[in-house]
Amino acid sequence: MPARVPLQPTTSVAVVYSPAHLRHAPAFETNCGEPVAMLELPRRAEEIRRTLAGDARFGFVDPTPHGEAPIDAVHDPGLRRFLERAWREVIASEPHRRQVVADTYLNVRLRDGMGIDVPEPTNVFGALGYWGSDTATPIADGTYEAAREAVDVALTAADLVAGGAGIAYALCRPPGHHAPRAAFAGYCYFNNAAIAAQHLVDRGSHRVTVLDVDYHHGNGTQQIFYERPDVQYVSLHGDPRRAYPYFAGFAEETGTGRGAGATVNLPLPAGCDDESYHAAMCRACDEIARFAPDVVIVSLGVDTFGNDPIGDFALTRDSFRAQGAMVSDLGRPMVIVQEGGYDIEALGGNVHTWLDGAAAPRNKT
Ligand code: Q9C
Ligand code: ZN
Repeated sequence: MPARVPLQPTTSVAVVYSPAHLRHAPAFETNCGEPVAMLELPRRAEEIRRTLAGDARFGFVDPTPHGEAPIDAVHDPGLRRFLERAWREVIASEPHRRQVVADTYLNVRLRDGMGIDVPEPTNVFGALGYWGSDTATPIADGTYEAAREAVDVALTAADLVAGGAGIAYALCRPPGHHAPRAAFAGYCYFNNAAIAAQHLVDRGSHRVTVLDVDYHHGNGTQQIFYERPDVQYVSLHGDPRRAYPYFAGFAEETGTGRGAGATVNLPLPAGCDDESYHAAMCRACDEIARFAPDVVIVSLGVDTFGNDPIGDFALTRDSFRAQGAMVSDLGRPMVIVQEGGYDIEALGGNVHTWLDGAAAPRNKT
């Protein structure tokens, strides 16, 4: 094991934040056909910002623009071009609209035996179902701008760590881990954590781990790195047999080709408590220690909290401190990227507690 990253009591944790996320504010999503108020709200990021701002150890940093290249290194450039034009074209034909979601998706089974390689529809409503994959991820005014800025937030945090910081926190909104190479999904448009991981590889990291502790499996991140031996993906999540994203996150999925063994899925049962989660975290950390990454990116979702409106785990706030401490004890630099967490009242405190656990000095024997 290399020497652990020294974090002194005076350590300040850089928080990369931008108000651009406020522009992304769709009013509702569809949950199994039922319109419901959007859970992924601007207030989420504002609650986290407000809580961290109340602790002098957290210092706020603006993101620096990184342009399109780091996005195109991970995503199909067609996805970015679609997201860039979609809202403009929707209101050009339907000016009264406040948000839009596809009504027809390119389900692979529609084309059984005919090949799925259909051209991208030029009609924007058709293209929504070509690039989109669920009804929880609307596009509205400002969605693209917010999603672009969230990428720069993650990249700026990655740069701080590449430059020698032991820890940096990217207050990303919208989140990213459900977005695979060529689709948007699950409140996510660009995969902030994956783009940061690739950026660190491009900046010279030999091995990068993405540890995903969001309640939901990060199907997008897994897909992007599934064949990669240099980027490990380790996830603890609600078992996809009952939880979104339903079609990925099974324990049997362990990577393919040169990436065989570099994907580790730990699906967990409903009601998962602090003790069972801790046991799974021990396994996750063993796998990470064996991989020996230069840097760990954490996809931090606190929708594992007992009171979260969409998760079904039973974790307490104390368990978030323990999670942060366990990751810190791996002794690698950490880029923490915000993903989910929907109990608005508890969200700021839960994230603060996680980061406090990660940054607090500990005596190791
Ligand atoms: N009936 C993140 O936490 N809808 N995304 C779930 C459950 C999508 C969650 C519906 C949940 C996406 C980043
Ligand atoms: Zn989640």
